[in-house]
Amino acid sequence: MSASRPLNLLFISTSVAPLGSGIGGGVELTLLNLSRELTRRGHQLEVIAPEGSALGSLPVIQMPGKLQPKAQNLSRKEIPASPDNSVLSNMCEFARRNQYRYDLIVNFSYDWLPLYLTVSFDTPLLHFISMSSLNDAMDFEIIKAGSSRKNRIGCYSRAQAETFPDPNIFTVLGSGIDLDLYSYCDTPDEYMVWIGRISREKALEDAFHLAQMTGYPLKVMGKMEEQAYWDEVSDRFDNAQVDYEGFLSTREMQAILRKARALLMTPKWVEAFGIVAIEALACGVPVISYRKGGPSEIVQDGITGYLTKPGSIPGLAEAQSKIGNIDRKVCRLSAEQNYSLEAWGDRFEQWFHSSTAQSSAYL
Ligand code: HBI
Repeated sequence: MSASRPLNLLFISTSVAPLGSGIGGGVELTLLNLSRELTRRGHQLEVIAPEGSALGSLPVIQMPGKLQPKAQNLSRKEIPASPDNSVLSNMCEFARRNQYRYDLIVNFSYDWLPLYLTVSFDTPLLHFISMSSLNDAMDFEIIKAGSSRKNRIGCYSRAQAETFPDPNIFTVLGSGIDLDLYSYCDTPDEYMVWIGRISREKALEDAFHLAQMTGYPLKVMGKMEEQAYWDEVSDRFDNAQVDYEGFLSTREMQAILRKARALLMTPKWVEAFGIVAIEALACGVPVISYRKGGPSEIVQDGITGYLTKPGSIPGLAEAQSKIGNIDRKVCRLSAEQNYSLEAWGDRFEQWFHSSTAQSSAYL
């Protein structure tokens, strides 16, 4: 239980899509689980997000305005910009006008505007960085915000922090899931699963390549963000036995996930965390991933899955051939020990207190 007094919190959602659309990727589940856990602990929480958002049964302040272009599409030297009447600036303006109603404001948008505003808010404005380093202008604002006020920048993993010029400004918070939503399975069927936004940075082609090379069935779940990309990959590996199961609710997704031999993660970019990895472990499903980014901090090689050389399809195949050596009960235990909502909620409460320690009013 929280040892601290209840806080009045405002969360600013990701600016690229309404919550629940699936385009927000892992951040959508992060916001849902964190909001539920902090509310359970007695904190007063308001979430502001692009109109059309849903966050379970939690109320959301719906903000109109044009969505922000995805930061993943920025080249390193490109200058991030916002459209006219941008939902991002409308959310920031709401936060600025109402800031005195809150003890803390946490921004979940991966955008320069809220970062730039860090020093001009009286209420502490914190930032949860949801992706690795992508763009120089973004890196600059993240480091500037993190250097101007202590403990204001949170992230998922150490590997993610290390992709930025100054990893020390980051508070590594990991992630957490509601373990009760995932049921352990000891008797898998004969298929692998790949779960994630169908988008180029996720390198779905490697999973298709493995399926074609081994002739082993693969089930894919996740938001179909780029249909052309899917078509291109399925044409290229037209002998692979791959079924697209759609973008499903957690309940429906885990019903397919739990029966898998293993979860396959093939990130091209440095995956900040990979929440699907802890969802798999919670079902007792081992994880096969590249030794890169968040998954390399989640998977214990040879114990809860296998880590292989990034981009190596033969490495994935070798891991798949010995996946029977992994004890599925140990996978579930690992999720219980490291990724419960309680442990994660404690880390966020500690972050909140560390970031407001300077001003006694917020103790
Ligand atoms: N891009 N510009 C921008 N802003 C975000 O908040 C953002 C993004 N790309 C993806 C994203 N957020 C997250 O929802 C996750 O996909 C990581």
